[in-house]
Amino acid sequence: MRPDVLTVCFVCATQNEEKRNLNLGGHVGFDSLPDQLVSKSVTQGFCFNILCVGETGIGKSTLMNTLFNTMFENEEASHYQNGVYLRPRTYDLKESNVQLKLTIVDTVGFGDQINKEDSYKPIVNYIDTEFENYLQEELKIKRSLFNYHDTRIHICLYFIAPTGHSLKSLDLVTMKKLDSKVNIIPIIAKADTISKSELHKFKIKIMSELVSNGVQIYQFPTDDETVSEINASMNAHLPFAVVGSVEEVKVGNKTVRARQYPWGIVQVENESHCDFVKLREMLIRVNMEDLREQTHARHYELYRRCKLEEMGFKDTDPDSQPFSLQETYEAKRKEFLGDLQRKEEEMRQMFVNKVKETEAELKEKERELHDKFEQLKRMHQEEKRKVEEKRRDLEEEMNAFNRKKVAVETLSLAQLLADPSPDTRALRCCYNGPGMC
Ligand SMILES: Nc1nc2c(ncn2[C@@H]2O[C@H](COP(=O)(O)OP(=O)(O)OP(=O)(O)O)[C@@H](O)[C@H]2O)c(=O)[nH]1
Ligand SMILES: [Mg+2]
Repeated sequence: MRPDVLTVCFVCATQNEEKRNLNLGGHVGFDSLPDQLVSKSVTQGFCFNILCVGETGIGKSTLMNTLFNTMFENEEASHYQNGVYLRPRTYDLKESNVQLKLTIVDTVGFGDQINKEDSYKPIVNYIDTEFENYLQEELKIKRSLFNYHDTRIHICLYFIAPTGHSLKSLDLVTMKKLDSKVNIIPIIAKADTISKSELHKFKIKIMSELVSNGVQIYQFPTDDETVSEINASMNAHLPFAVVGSVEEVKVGNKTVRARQYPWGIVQVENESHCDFVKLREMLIRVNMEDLREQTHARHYELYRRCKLEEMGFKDTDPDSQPFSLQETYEAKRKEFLGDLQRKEEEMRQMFVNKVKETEAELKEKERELHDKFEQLKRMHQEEKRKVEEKRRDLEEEMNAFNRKKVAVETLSLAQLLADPSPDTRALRCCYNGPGMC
């Protein structure tokens, strides 16, 4: 086909948006596309991430071991944790030729603190961090999403204590905080400890409390007709009441996983005993892919949208015109540079003001010192003048004294010379010499 003809056809197709059904003359081969996809996915392997939220000792690890029919690492949590933290553990599992990278994230210390106000925060942070890691990988220039280990949480199994009363406020608050971030399936743990009639009422109560508090839990999808019937009926069984056990017990001539009590045996996989099989079917066999898809298309998409909007990205400008990434980047860059310049100017101004203030303070101090110095100088001169005066007085006194002394001495001598007594004559001899006696 000539390039000009090709261009015309393309324009027609985009303008009319008309599709024509054509019959193929023979086998082409694109009917194998689904098989190609399956084979590619099988080679690549799958990953699935489960978050178990529930109080310490409620049966989280036992249920995981029972669900995947294996013994995962089990480290008992203590009841004396200062706060809640999340412990992820990843395992490589294989069933037939399908590889599954399974991550189980446990909430350690959940429900053990006296003040439980912030118990949901580490869980929300964990989910957001995993979304953020994925977003960062997506935004990289050289991204490798193909072999990226996706750790975003696909399902949150929320373990409810089998009290038979109602949901605790911790349960409601936590589920409410998580429902826009993750698919939640509420389950009643240790369901063997609650009677059948109580369990029925408890389930109804839990569902009505969730609805009245606006908590959105995961609904098994009913749009795919191959699973719509089973999924619709299972939605009516929520929350599942489960029993976990890895203990093997002989019942008749079969060995089953069960919990044995003095009065009887609770079989984990017996549907008249608990909903464990329903949970396993729904979670693993029927809806695992939908859970992965919902995580990506709904929860991650919401996180990504909010994050990009927060970063200033938009799809359209105020005139409803498409907004290009380049323009957004340029606008953001300009805004950032403007901000930077403004801040720089503010800081410069602040610095100048500070210097002026310090200069004024120093000048004031200098003036004060100068005044003080002048005052001291004056005082010193005054003192000096007084001392000088005193010195002069003393000198005068001394002169007067000396004059007086000389006069007294002269007078005494005259008297002595005039005295005729022998004693004074001898004295005169001594005083004037032997010729004068
Ligand atoms: N009655 C009953 N007991 C159960 C059930 N599941 C687990 N348990 C028991 O509960 C105890 C705690 O179970 P775990 O599975 O270790 O609980 P956990 O929630 O993982 O505990 P931490 O990880 O320490 O928070 C164990 O003694 C289990 O045997 C159940 O369905 N019914
Ligand atoms: Mg555990």
